[in-house]
Amino acid sequence: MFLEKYSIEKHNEVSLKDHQRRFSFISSEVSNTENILKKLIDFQVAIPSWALGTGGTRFARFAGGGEPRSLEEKIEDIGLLHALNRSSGAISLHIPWDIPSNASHIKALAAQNGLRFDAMNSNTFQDQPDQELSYKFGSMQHVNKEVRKQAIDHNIEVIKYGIELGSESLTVWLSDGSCFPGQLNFRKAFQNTLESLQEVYAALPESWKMFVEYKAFEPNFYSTTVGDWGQSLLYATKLGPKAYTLVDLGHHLPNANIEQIVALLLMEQKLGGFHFNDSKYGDDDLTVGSIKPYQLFLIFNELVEGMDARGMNHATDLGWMIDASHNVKDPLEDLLQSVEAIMITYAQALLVDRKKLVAAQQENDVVTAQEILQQAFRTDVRALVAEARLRSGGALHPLAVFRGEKIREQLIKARGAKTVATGL
Ligand code: RM4
Ligand code: MN
Ligand code: MN
Repeated sequence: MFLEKYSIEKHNEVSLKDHQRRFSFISSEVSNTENILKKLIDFQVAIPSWALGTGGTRFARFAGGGEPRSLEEKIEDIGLLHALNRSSGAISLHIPWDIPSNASHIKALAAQNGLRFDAMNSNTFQDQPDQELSYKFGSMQHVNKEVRKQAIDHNIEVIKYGIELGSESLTVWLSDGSCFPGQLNFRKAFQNTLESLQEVYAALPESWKMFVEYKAFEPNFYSTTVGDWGQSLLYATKLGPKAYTLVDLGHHLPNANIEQIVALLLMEQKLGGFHFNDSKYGDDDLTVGSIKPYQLFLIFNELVEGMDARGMNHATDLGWMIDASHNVKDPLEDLLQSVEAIMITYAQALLVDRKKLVAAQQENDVVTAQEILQQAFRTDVRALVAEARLRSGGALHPLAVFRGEKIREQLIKARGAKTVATGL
């Protein structure tokens, strides 16, 4: 046990007075506090199993100490996060990085930690040691039918693992594309990919969703076969009602208007899930909200507006996941920061005065519209988010407890200083 419940209570007691002062101030400022708190308590963000170790770059990987050595230890790490913030109650697995060899044991362990299994992720962007055919020139788009079949079979196998764990969605991110003009025929690549995805789609259980993730570049640098939201939407539409687009914040060309993309996908009922992270240049996978917090707010603003317009349940109707990985931070501390940023931004989006905004838009009152959004964005909602955590048994200050209880030191002691988690 790396963290006892009473340690959280002990820390909370120390900062309770300060918290109450801040909370009563924000409660007096905001009209529907209880409603917002309930939404915050319900909102859960899935932690990716590949973000628990220190990420590398193509130059080097500087592994941190105490990294999880197995899926069991990864679940243990996410359990720690969830105990601290009560908002990380799900895990997203990448196969074959995290194969659950004993599904019922893994499922039980996750349940003990209060976790459920969110989207399963397949991997046809790397060759595995025992793999027969190579993905060097793509997987589902490949000119060779045998390679495509191998990629299809892998995805179907991932679905099977997911069924055993109680997951209900599959995320397909393909690195397929080309690095040089003339390397492939765009139309044939699309057709092959569509046919391959159709076979995977046919293997989805009734209740499942398929998320088609797009990415503009990397590892292919000339064309990507699922390169943007238009292409993803095209696949998802052709596939059928169980297929949706997944938006990863780092997968756009510079300055793309992601909030507008989100609004239109929601309008079409084709937004399925989200990968949160932040970036300055490309798919940097930095901590959520660390670079462009206002953009994140504008995205959440569209999410809340669009989901409410369709009567959707904020907590359960979309797949909320983090997709980040770090070279210089403790991955658990980083994930605490990311979840906190998501909760803060979600709370701010809930504060937007929708009625006034609609009226301002109707009047073409541009100044008032901007004021309404910025009023919400500039409100310090940290005490609201902390109160939601407190009410659900979490820590007022998760990071402070993590450090105060020397959790990383304990993990290093238990697992060793030189452990390397599976992942990129
Ligand atoms: C990709 C993409 C996928 C993730 C891999 C590891 O850039 O974001 O979602 O599974 O990285
Ligand atoms: Mn992603
Ligand atoms: Mn990515």
